[in-house]
Amino acid sequence: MATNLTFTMIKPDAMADGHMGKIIAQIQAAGFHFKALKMTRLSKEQAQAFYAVHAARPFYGELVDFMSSGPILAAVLEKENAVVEFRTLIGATNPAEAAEGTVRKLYARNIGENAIHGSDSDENAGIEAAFFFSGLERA
Ligand code: 3AN
Repeated sequence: MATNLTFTMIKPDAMADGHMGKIIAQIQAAGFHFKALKMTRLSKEQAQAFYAVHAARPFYGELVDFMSSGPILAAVLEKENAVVEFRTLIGATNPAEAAEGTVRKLYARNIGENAIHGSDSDENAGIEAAFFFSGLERA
């Protein structure tokens, strides 16, 4: 059966709020396999680079400050139809609009501090995974 990959980060709000373990368990219960996992902290420059696609958006500065404000947990995940399935698991960008039971509905603080990232395409999943992990670090 064809499987594919997505990339995720548990963001500084969810890490600071103590939700890391519950979110990992929810991801595993939904059938995703961890191919790589790393706790790290982005510098401001690294956060700017990761979110360069959003550089023109009004919230870019806020987003960069937030994403470099504390530790994050980065991971590469494998499942059939991983990108779409994972976006469903995490819910809408704005937790107020996210479906019941989704990670963002359960744990996000607000639209900016929204607990978790999920790649929006196979192409971006590959780019984002390579931003954080070497080939050696991906099982
Ligand atoms: P998603 O993460 O759901 O794909 P994007 O790609 O539109 O959403 O936005 C990337 C990140 O930028 C979001 N996860 C969130 O942290 C932040 N963001 C998006 N929209 C807003 C907004 N209107 N105000 C503040 N931050 C936002």
